[in-house]
Amino acid sequence: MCFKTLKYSVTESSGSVSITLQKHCQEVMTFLVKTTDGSAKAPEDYEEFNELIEMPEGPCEHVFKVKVIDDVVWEPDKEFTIAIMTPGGESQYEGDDTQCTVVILDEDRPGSIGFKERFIQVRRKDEVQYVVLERVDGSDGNISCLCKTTVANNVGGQKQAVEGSDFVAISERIEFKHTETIARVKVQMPDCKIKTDADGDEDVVTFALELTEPTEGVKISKKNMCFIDIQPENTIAEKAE
Ligand SMILES: [Ca+2]
Ligand SMILES: [Ca+2]
Repeated sequence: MCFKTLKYSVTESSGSVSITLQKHCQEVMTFLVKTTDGSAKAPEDYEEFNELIEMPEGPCEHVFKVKVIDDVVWEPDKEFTIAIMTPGGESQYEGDDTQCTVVILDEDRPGSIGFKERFIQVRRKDEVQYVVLERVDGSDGNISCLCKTTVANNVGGQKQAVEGSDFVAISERIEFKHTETIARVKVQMPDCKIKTDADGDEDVVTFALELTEPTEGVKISKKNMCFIDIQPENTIAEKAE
């Protein structure tokens, strides 16, 4: 006996893979067919198969199915093997074609995370601002990334906001549950102290939020930074009112 094909590929969502055994000899034969974990593990990735199979007289084929498990988690493609063993499972039958490999192809798309807007203007007196994160190109599985405040990469010309007074530093993991595409980050600007330059004008100060450390399989989009300008207490528009 042997496997008709030595390598099978199956997508995770197919539910099962059909394996074909061939027998070339005349006599009736009984043997054990058994799966063995590789990078794919039973029962998380597939259902263990461990059955005695009897093939009737004469050359013939036998088809059986091994179930594969569908989940929503991104993972690398994984594989396991199936072997034709002696009925008691003591040893594998001789030959290159008495073992086959099944590759389970992952098709989950966790997507990529970025800020909805790369530049935001807030008013100091608002004290709290919610910044929106978007998940695009897929929403499979529970995922997260780290969101933290930074003043290191401010856009030119703007004064840096001061951590602790102009804004509260954060470094927190933002989670998206399976199918969720929107998340919000809370930013606090506790200090209402007005900053003035030599002209007596109030300055705009800037800080940024940055996304890093996505969970496995997730990408951070090009919108990985959000620059936040803290506008003076009284903007020109407001003065005109
Ligand atoms: Ca899946
Ligand atoms: Ca998966």
